[in-house]
Amino acid sequence: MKQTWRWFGPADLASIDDVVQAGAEGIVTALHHVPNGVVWTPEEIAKRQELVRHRKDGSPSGLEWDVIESLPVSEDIKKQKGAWREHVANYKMSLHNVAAAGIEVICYNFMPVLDWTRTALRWQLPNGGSCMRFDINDFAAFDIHILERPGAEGDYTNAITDEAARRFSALDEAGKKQLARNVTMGLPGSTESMTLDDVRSHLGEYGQISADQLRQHFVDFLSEVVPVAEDLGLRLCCHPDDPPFALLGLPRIMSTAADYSRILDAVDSPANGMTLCSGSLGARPDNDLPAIMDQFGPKVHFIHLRNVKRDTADLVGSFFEAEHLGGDTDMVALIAAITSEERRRKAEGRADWQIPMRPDHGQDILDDLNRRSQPGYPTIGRLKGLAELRGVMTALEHSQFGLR
Ligand code: DNO
Repeated sequence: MKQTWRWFGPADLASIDDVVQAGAEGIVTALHHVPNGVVWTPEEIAKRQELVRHRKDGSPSGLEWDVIESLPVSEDIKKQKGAWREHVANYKMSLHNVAAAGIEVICYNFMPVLDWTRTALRWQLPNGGSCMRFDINDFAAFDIHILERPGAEGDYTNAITDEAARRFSALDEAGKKQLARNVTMGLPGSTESMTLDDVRSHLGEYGQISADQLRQHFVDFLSEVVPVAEDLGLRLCCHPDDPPFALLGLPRIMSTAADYSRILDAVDSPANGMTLCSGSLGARPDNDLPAIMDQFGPKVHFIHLRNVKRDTADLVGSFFEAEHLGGDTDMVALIAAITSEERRRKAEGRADWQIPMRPDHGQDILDDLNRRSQPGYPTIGRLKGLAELRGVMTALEHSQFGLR
């Protein structure tokens, strides 16, 4: 795997110098300042490439922009409303522009309204560090009592609605604001940051959309952009839903292996691939990550290595972000599966045999607790994750070991 690092651009609280010292070999970034649906121009792409290539003192970083995460799909495209046709045309134009700049891998997602979401951004760990957490009871408290979504109560079990009511009544005004902000305001890299009213109006426009209808909108989008990507030699790779289950009464359609099969088969092309995010998929007990890697291997174009620890074995439930080698996913088995796919590709002569990966998220530890960072993206926590993952990778990629 190629060890990459997510960098949010000039606004990032970690620097390119930090990335160099972490030993990362490439950069994952996006033009977060360009509104969704708008073309990424050659000038803006080139500006970001230049920033990636230099350290603070102007010397070369040795890094290149390897992966785009994300080229966002607008809500209009997902809903097939408003300016969606124009947004699809703009998406194709952006693909031309990134291809001309030499960037080949493009991650995106197809989650309606909310991108990735958590209920706590700095949840206290027993060792004094902190991490992100998704708590289904807190989420229900937000959905039922803060957003006041009509019919929300019917989407949860009685045990969850009771606990949600109890938690909501224990929150003061600041606590309510914080919860709403955590859920809706857009975590780093999210496609949009929304107010409660924005969320309500999007929900109204989606209406009672079914999973099949949303899937059809996705296939319509892919039928337009995948042939363009294929001609340009690009690899699109859809990120899974995070968390991988329906939220706010809307379907989520990229949460399981079966979901990926449907979408990758519907528009079958090497340019229509998967971002394998072990943390997102791993929040469901029915997702077996090494098996998913085996199943979709040739179409896995980008990898996020991260682990979560689930509270229960329920399909829809709470979890926290564990250490990279801790948690419920067997990370060593997953890396072994990735390594054998890379060996297979190499034997086949594929130019893209080496799959870019990034250590996804990190716990806030040591200096992270005193210096600010984008939630979920602390420098030291990620550096620790990368170092641990690199150890496993080095062992399994060694020519004499790790053969399955
Ligand atoms: C969270 C990330 C997501 C991801 C997008 C991909 O840390 O993995 O923000 O970038 O969902 O489109």
